[in-house]
Amino acid sequence: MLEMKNMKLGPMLLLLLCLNIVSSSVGNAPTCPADLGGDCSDSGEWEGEFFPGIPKIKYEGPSSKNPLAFKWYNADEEILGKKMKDWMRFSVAFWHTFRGNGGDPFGAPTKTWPWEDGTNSLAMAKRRMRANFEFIDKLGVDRWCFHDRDIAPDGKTLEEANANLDEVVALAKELQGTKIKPLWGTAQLFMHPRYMHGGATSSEVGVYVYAAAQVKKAMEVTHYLGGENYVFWGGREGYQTLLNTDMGRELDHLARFLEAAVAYKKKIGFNGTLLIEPKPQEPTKHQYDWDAATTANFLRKYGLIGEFKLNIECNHATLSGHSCHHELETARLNGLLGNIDANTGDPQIGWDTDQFLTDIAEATNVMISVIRNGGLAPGGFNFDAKLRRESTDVEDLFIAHITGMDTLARGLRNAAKIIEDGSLAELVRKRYESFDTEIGALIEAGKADFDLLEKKAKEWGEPKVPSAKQELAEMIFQCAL
Ligand code: XLS
Ligand code: NI
Ligand code: NI
Repeated sequence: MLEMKNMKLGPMLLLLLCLNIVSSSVGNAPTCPADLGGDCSDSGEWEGEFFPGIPKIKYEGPSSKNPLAFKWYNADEEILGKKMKDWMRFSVAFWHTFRGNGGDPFGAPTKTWPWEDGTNSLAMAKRRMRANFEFIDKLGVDRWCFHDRDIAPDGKTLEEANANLDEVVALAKELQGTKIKPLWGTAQLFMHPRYMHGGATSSEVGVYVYAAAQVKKAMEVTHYLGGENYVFWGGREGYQTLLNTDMGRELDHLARFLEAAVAYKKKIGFNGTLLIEPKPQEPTKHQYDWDAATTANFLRKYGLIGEFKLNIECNHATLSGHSCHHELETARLNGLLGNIDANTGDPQIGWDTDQFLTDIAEATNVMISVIRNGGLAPGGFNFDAKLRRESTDVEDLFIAHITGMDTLARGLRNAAKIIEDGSLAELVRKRYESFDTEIGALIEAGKADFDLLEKKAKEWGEPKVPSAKQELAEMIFQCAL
């Protein structure tokens, strides 16, 4: 196993990192506290590699025992007529991989990445951005996702925050080169205290105004970086109690906000897809974008259905009491499946644990939906997933992503097997074949009224109801894993 180099930072850094959570929006602290002896400078430069000893990750096949190799994900291999990398369109989530520090409500951060200096300065943001692109290059993916406030420090004014963002984005643009781009960007409208009642759904008009300005800027930088989508996740767009909430007015405000985003997208010539990411709760008790069906209804009610798609996150699906497969199918059947935040929850824990997906059966179901959807482009799979608090080696960042990518690759291979074999599709076809009849066709065409149906019921008498063959379906599915 690889050893972490540059591990000079001690408990003092832990404390600073901890404080950094609380003060992450405060801005320009000095970059390299002298007493820590960190390997850093004011310019954000870094000597040598961020991940020394970690090679470019290659495909070695299922028999490989190398933790730093793919066993199932073979980027250029064709499955069902499309390269694996084009089915997947994997993306690294900046906030988890480069801002996640292992802190939780009960404990201090546990991760002391060698390039971090315990501040949220502009110089630190730039150094982190360099680490991000080395990581992406070594992992062999072409995409990344970010919130405005993850990648650059906030400011005392909107102008200062925007200037900080511009500086980091300019560097990101340079580091992206021609191959890498954002799968999506988004605005962080949940961390700052001003957003405690929401952004677009805040009871305070000044907050609505500020949120709009922040989204406007985040859309501009996403467009500038060549982003393919733009995400709205409304962590605070909801309520804690209906007693003090005008839900109708808040939902109207949210729709007006999204309408303005659509207009602005057109104004600046951004051709990416706008995505809404449903989540039922956390941090709010009730979030308005509860699940795919609720969000589809909201979009339809406000005439926004053609302007948005959905970003389905598997852990959010289970929080809303659905499987990920259910949410993907609901989105797909409504023509709304745009992107997947690839993660999973824990069956024993009732919150968004954001784990890397390792369940091969779940991945197979996910990929069945993706194949039925004809892929996800211009969306993809964003690893909205983080290391466990107890995983503290730099190489764990790689191992986690490799496992996530391999799991979905295995899912794709299995799903292709199931589709090529055809017996599951045949089981489903047979289950509904009584509708492949004259009367069935009339029903499906909306031409069978109750008089006609009553006549048929009398003619046929008691129907014979066949088995659903669930266990056979499960047997066929298991055989492909
Ligand atoms: C939180 C969400 C968030 C979005 C982006 O639960 O998953 O990370 O993906 O704001
Ligand atoms: Ni997400
Ligand atoms: Ni989430």
